[in-house]
Amino acid sequence: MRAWTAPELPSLPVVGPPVAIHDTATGSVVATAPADGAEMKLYVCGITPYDATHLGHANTYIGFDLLNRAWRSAGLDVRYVQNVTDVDDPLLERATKVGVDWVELAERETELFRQDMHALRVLAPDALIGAVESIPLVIALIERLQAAGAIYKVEDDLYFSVTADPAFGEESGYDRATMLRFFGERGGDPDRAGKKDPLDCVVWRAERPDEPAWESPFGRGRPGWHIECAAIALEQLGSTMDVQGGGSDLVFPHHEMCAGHAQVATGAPYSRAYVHAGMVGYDGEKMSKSRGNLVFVSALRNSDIDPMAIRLALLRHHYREDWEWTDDMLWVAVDDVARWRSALALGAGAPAAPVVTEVLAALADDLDAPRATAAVDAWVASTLGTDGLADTSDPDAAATLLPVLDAALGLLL
Ligand code: 5CA
Ligand code: ZN
Repeated sequence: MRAWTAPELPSLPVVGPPVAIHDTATGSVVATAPADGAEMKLYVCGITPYDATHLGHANTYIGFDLLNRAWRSAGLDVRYVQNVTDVDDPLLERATKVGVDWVELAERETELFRQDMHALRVLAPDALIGAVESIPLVIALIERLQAAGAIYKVEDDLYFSVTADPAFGEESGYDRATMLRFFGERGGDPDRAGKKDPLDCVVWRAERPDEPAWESPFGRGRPGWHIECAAIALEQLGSTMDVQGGGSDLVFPHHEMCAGHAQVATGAPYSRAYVHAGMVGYDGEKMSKSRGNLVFVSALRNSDIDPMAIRLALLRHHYREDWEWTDDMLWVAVDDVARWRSALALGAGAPAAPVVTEVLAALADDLDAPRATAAVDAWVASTLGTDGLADTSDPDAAATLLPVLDAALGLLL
């Protein structure tokens, strides 16, 4: 499917440092570098399009946008792939509940998501790929897994045997009790009779009444969730990617299962690092479609909030942090954007070169946007003289800073 229109990336006056990022599998911040001189390969799990785009989604995609930008600042090429889960249980349930055709609902919400991402200046993926258009890839991957002896039937549904992957469990590092709990809470079926292991997940769900279904060598049905991402990632990025990303609610089972499917099929590690963004809450709970406690980017945009203020409000939190959105955060960001703009409008200002160095260093160090934005705050305060005498000793300060704020932080001011 079509991605969104990418904003222009201004070129930087300097090359940023190499990027280090927190990897869930090792629990540590690891260096990233292109394997054999190739481009960096990034896959970020996309939306299930039935209620887009809430601030939790926006926070996750802006987090990975910082990674994409940090790599580009460091002079690297990036291949970025994202999926759209345009057929799955929660989408079908919502469509039935509100009496809309599921295809229409998915198309409408995907389009809204594109517009929100564009407004927030999130760099577009090179490929935005739907589950429905990937069904032939899913079927081919299931056949590879069958050949490897990793697939069995429960009634007419096909299941993946997690024991087929010797590395199963290494992505999340969870013990079995934790795996079983999350599997049950996040779309799995640990209690279904006839499974070899309660953790085995469905890869092909046989046709049910009133559900969409496609022809396959295994009978009519539709793909399971995890196999969708594994099939798209393998097709688009090859056996091993650099970063598999998503929100922390995808650590298990989703990313563990994706890795399992792919590793059994290829024999190679699925990803060099697994990176997870924190959960944004609102009114005391994780912001989620099922709980209905959502703040939508489009609603804020419709009330004339500057998307750059939304972006800055999110950048004030480290991407790995779990935090609660409050309306206050938005008003603070609106004021900050206005103050930053008035300082930048002066042209001259406090010395900009050290700010550029600090912003790029902060972002290369596990995407520390709060540290990067604090450096800009300090420059704005010195330039406006809020902390004493105004420093306008650098005649080109704004011209130096503006492209860096745009390229590295995605803030067009
Ligand atoms: N389609 C699947 C991934 S293949 C999915 O999880 N879709 S989603 O619409 O539920 O979420 C889209 C992305 O936003 C995922 O990376 C998810 O981890 C992230 N996300 C969902 N809710 C929140 C939240 N409250 N805070 C931060 N990120 C969130
Ligand atoms: Zn996914």
